[in-house]
This record gives sequence, C-alpha cells and structure tokens, in this order.
Amino acid sequence: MFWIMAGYMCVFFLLVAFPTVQSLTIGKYRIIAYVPSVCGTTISVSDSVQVESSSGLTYANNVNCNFTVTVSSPYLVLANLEKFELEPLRSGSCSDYVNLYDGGDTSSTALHSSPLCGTSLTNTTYVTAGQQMTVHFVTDSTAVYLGFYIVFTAATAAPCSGTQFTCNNSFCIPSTLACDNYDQCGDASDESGCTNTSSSSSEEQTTLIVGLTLGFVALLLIGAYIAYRVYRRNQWRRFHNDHIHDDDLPDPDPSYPVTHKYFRGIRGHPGLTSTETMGASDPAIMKSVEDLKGDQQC
Ligand SMILES: [Ca+2]
Repeated sequence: MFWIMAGYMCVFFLLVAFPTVQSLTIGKYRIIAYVPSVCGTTISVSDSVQVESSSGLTYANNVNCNFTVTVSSPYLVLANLEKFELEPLRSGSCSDYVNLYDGGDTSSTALHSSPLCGTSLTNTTYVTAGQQMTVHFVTDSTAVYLGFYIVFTAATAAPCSGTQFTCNNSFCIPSTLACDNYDQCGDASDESGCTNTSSSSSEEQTTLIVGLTLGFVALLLIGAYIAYRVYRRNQWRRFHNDHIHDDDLPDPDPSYPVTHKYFRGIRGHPGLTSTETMGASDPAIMKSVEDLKGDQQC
C-alpha cells in the first residue's frame, strides 16, 4: 500500500510540476513556420502566424524562397518584422535580403523602395491593401546571420469591432492576441499593461511550488520507509546474535532454528519470553528441537 501511494505521488509530481516548468518557458499562444518548409507554399492566417528564417541558430546560404500569406476579407495582412538580422549592405547592395510584395506573387508591388537587409530597419511594420502578401527571401553563398522572424496577423484599420483590440498605431487585431507575449500590432501596444500575464505566471509558480513540495514529501516518505526496514532488519540480527548462545535455549547448537518467524512470534506474544514456552505453542519449532536432540543422541 505504501509503495502504491508513493507511486501516485511521484506520478502527480511528473504530471503537474514538470509540465508547469515547461509552460514557464513557452508562450501561451504561437504558431510557427520555418524556412525552407514554407517555401513555395501559401499560408492561410485566421489570426496570427510567425515565420522564421530557419529552425536553427542562423539562416542558410544560397536560399531563394517565396511564400504567400493570405487572410480572408475584409482583413488585411499586417506584417511585423519583430526580429531582423541579415548580412549588412556590401558595396551599397544587399547580399542577403527580404522583399515584401502587396499581392500573391513577386510581380506585385513591393511594400518598400529597396530590399530589406542589415540589422537596423527604419520601418518594421507593413500592411497590404488586399488579402495577400508575398515574401521573397534570398541569401548568397557567404556569411550567415541570425535571420528574421516575422509575425503575420489578420488585421483591419480602425475603427475596430468588438472582437478586436485597438493598437496604438490604429490597426485592429483579434482581441485574443492581446497579452499573449507576442507583438502583433507592431508597436507592442497589445502587450502593454498586461496584468493577467503576471497573474497567470503567479498561478503557474504556485502550482510549481506545490508540485515540487509534494514530490519532496514523497521522496522523504520513501527514504523513511527504507530506513525503517533497515532498522527492523538490524534489530532482528541483534536479537539473533544475543540469543544464539542464551542458556535458556534448550540446545546451544548455533544451528538451532531461531528463525525470523520465531522472532516475530515472540514480538507478537509479549507473554512468551522463553523458547520453551514459545516452542510449546509452535509445533514447527518443537519438531526442529526434537530433531536436533535426536541428532545429538545419535
Ligand atoms: Ca500580442
């Protein structure tokens, strides 16, 4: 029974505390896609998707990747280049760069006057006039940097509806994206004044502490039980050594069957203090004694 209870407590720790540790390091909402898996595809966005230039630490050489992001009418595609670190200008031109187009392919109108590269952009927020934005990502064969991640959101211009959050830059995004730890507005106004986030973190930390405490108690109980078993085993050994040469024993032969069962029998019957008395109530012990006596007479 004890081991079953200890097992339940350990399982509780693994199911409650460990996932809580994970949730402290992962945002509560995000859908991520990576280059090159998005290349040549169309990504349909109902609320928000984040695309990164690589699933690794840096982007790859010799990339030539197009993908298109679409939203349903009446929404527009709002792109926030939240992180952007590409190879800087070399001889006045971009070796690694991103182009954003206001339409379904690279023949559409570009949303900026020149390719985007380097590590410091003058503008990080772009919005389409329609329901499609095409991204063209190109790298050469030398020098790789950390790359980009771009948050694409289905947005509208103000005035916002009741199901939308009003960004300070007058864009409207789904209200579910406010305080989700990611900047969909482009000016981070959807992540400011988020008291619910800290409350949620506090609840997660409380659950973590409770889980760790229960896990620690379970380990403590297991340790105490093991110590108890060791104590009982040593107690039996001391009893055996003290009585193996006891004069009260009917036979001083060390092979006399002073067994663990016999020890437990005396402990369970405080009134029985001698082997003779105990033996009178235990036919097995009396038979062993008689057998020993018979051997000695022979
Ligand atoms: Ca957000």
